[in-house]
Amino acid sequence: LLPCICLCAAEYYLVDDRIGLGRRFDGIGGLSGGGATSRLLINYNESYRSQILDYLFKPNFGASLHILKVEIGGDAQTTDGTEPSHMHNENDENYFRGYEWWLMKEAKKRNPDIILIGLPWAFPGWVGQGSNWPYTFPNITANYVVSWVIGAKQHHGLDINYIGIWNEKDYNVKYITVLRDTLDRAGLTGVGIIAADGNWDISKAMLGDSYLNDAVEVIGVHYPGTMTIKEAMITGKVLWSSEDYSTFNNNIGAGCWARILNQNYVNGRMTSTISWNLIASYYEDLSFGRDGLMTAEEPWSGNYVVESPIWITAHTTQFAQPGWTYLQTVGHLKHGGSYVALTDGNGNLTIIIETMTHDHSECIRPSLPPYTVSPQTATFQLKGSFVSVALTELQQWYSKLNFMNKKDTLFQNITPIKVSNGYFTLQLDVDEVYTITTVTSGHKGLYPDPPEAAPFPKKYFDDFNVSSPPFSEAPCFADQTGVFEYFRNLTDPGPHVYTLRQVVTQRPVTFCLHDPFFKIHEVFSGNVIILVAFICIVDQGGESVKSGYFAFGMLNGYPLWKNAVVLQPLNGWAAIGTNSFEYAQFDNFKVDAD
Ligand code: 147
Ligand code: CA
Repeated sequence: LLPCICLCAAEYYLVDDRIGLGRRFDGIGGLSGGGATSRLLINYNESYRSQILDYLFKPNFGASLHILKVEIGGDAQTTDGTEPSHMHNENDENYFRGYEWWLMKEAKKRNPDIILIGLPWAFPGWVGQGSNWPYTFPNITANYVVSWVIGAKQHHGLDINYIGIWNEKDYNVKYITVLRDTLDRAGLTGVGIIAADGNWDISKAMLGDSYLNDAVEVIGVHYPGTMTIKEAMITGKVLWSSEDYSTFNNNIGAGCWARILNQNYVNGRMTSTISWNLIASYYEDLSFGRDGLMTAEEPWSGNYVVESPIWITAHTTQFAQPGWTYLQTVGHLKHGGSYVALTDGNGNLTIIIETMTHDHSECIRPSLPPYTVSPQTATFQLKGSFVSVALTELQQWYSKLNFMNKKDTLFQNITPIKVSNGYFTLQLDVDEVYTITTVTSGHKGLYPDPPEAAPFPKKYFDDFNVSSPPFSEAPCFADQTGVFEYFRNLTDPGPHVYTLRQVVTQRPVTFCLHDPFFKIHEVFSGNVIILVAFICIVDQGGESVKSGYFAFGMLNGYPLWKNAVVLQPLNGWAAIGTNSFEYAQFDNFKVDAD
């Protein structure tokens, strides 16, 4: 009986390539946009800004992402703000607006192999030609999107790898085939179409429509809860979770991310997972605050936080690259959790194991059915091309997420694990991630701590007098609807040569019907509205800014209101805006709170 005791306690898992391999691994990504989620990042001073970008994109440093997906700005509010379109109107073309071009270039600088994806959430009104619908004139919409792809190359040297249809909205078969055709005629045969960035339904349509099936290269689904459907499998197409996560970036968020990175393949055969969002770089009080892999929401202080999801990402991204292949021997662990194994086909092997418990890994959506995880012993047996007498140890990277005031272990390079005759054994506890790998280039990047967090400055002033601004938007202004751009009055020699101008003159094609301002409290003056969320622009936690209970507003030196008694809210935003979609210029914006 005795010799059996230790053997019986352990469960065995095969890692074997003799039965053939699984699907191609296509990479892990982050999403900037949908919308304006990277807005504040650009206003960070160097070198904090470069440090943040290194944590996101630099290979063998941090998240080391394989994919960057961006919003193709549509001049409309798409969650945390508006991103500007490259064509505000039919005769307008400008490939230097916003910050996605800059972000893509910064990502490419660090990782020239990074895969780029563009997807519209909304379209400027003219694309619908008055119909408020992007599919009424499929050629116009396709040309608009293909212009963005061509502009990326022409003005920024960026090769876009994939293009999507319309985020979380109806797809249209005619439009998808026209888009494919328009790309091909522009010589962009290498740009793949992802569809439909919503649910799995398009896979059913693809089975019945060979034109549609041919046009779609990747079936991209959102928040699949790690599951796929039969029809998607039958298409034989590449399946991605093209938007996922969207969970507050504490340890539960990290647990969510660890679980879905493995199980989107184990359960759903999805070969890429993309986080909404890449980086929480928008005011935290906006929608879905801090639902990013890391946080950078204080350009005025320089404070940023490398949150635990960054290190969870590294467990996969630093040890398997797009083009590697999953083994068929992947699955669930006997006592909860999962494992995947990947190979480069040249002898390299990476195994990622996660043991996330239910309550410590719930994502924002969909709801997670109950299950249990308990500590367990797992013995892995390498077979096929991975058995070699020469292989005596494997690199070991370890994380443990703690939930009771204990310190986390995040992406730690621990002593290599001994392999004998192809066997190795792990004592697994709950809420852990292990990467066991032949790859030796893993590295935990580190910069000195950034400055302390600080509230938004109480005194803020901008005269917008910048002759060649690095970005089209003024610092710390986060467009909520409409697009506000630096503007130069060429014919006006007066005091207002340089201003900030609202430029969207037609309601965009979108389901969110907002006028160009963020409604808090409003005061009308002609057609221009000065919004002052009494007292300060934004309070970033900690000390809240109060200035007694009186507020006043001025326009052109004339009082608009004064001594307004304000009991609530004690903090919020200050804002400017217009009464409808019309041009309006603003100058000398000042907030003075004491
Ligand atoms: C997604 C959007 O695509 C993102 O831009 C962002 O708004 C994100 C925030 O979580 O949400 O849209 C979804 C909205 C609702 C559901 C799924 C995705 N849902 O209810 O299943
Ligand atoms: Ca000015």
